[in-house]
Amino acid sequence: MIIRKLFTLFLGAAFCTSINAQKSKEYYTSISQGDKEIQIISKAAHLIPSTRQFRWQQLELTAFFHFGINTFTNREWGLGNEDPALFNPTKLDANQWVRVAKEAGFKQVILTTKHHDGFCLWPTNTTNYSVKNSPWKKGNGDVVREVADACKKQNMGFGIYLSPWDRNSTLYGTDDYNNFFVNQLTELLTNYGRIDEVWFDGANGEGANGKKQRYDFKHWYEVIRKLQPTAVIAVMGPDVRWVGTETGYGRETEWSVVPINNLDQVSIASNSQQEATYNPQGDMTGNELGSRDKIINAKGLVWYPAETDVSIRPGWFYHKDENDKVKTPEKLLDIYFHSVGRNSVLLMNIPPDKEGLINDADIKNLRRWKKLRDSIFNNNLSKGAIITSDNGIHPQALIDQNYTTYWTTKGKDTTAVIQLNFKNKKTINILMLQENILVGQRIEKFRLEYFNGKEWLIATEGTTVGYKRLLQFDAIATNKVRLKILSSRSNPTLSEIGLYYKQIRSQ
Ligand code: FUL
Ligand code: CA
Repeated sequence: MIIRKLFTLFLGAAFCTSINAQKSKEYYTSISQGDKEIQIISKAAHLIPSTRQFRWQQLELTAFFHFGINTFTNREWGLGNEDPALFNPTKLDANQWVRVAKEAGFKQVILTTKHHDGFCLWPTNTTNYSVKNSPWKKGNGDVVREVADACKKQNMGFGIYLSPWDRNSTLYGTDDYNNFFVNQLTELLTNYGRIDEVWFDGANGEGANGKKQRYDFKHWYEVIRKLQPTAVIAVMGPDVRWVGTETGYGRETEWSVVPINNLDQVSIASNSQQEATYNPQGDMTGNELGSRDKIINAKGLVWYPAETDVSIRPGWFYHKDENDKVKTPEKLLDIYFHSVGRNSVLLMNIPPDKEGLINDADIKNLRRWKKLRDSIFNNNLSKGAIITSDNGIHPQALIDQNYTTYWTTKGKDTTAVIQLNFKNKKTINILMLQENILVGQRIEKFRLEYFNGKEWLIATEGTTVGYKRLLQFDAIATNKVRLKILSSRSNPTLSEIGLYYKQIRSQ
């Protein structure tokens, strides 16, 4: 089941002025009334990610673990009145969860520490509705601790999901709930070491007393910035944007710079890093959020990159009758092409089962998916090419497998041609491009052409690139290809070009 977000996403942003080399650069900007289109486009082209956003973007693959009382009741949304006695995983092994994720290539995991039912996976002091009152480890267990420790041990990032909607708490719907929530956040952000991502869902239903809650996001962001300044806040948060679907398929044209319309809300939080947060409203689910026609009418612009969340199964929680509905390795590969390959981070849910283990059905498909990716991406056919570019500098940087070295045009040229010649013919059907987003996201249109011995023909073409763009096309055998940058918001940059061959096309 795909659960649609029942809310209008709102966007926030935060910037940092006091850390690292990005000092003089910005990740949001205002647009003045007198700004002409050319100035607005230039402003968009020069925004860059914050340090925490850049770290997160490079992860490419993050995993979700949906686990809780629902795992034992076979539900997707608990009611909040389920008996804690039901929570009793007999073989819970967080090291297995993290190992499975790591072996599949994930770099970070996010645990549902509390879902909408309100049941806490750690022995919180804020409520009795937690593992403390379950039979698991006689009430002495702490799932958050076990996953956090497994991540530390296996050198994986660790993030938390904490549902603002709480169907159990009697405080829900009153001002006191916001403080209760801050106390829960504080426990999670102070007792478990470094937290790399805090994931807020937007669901805002009724609580136990039939009331709805006004969430005090601003206060929550301040608490997170203060306690875990390196954590990104997603997706009801200022650092990471929900891509707008839960299918695993992101947008074809995906700009990380999007309009922001109420910069007047900026406020400086009182912490050592002088963080600002602001909460502009706006629908973030449209087709093209950051294209020219969208940004020229904006009041401001912000770096706000997309995260694509999807479950490996139909549901977010484990259900035995979905063991034969785990997404196939080919489907997972297709999702990879359309999420990571579309300038987004993929957040894939792998729900542990009732025993407290990742099920064999999921493990099998994850392994085969990793194998498929390796069989393609371990063999970059652009390696060893003779690479030239008339109006460009550093063409060698395109194939040195180092993200921070990059090619760009001489002067202010916004179009360019990069040619790769091979000694022997190569058969290719995948193009990979990476823009250097530490400079900005700029490319608006590109085309890959190949020489068939007589003439140049089109292999594939696309719009945005961003951190990573992957395109598949019908296989061609050639000894010459050229990449044409047809339009860019400023001088284009590219960190890497990859060419690959995949044996069978995914459906
Ligand atoms: C949704 C929730 O309602 C689902 O249960 C799940 O947690 C998903 C990631 O977000 O909005
Ligand atoms: Ca490079």
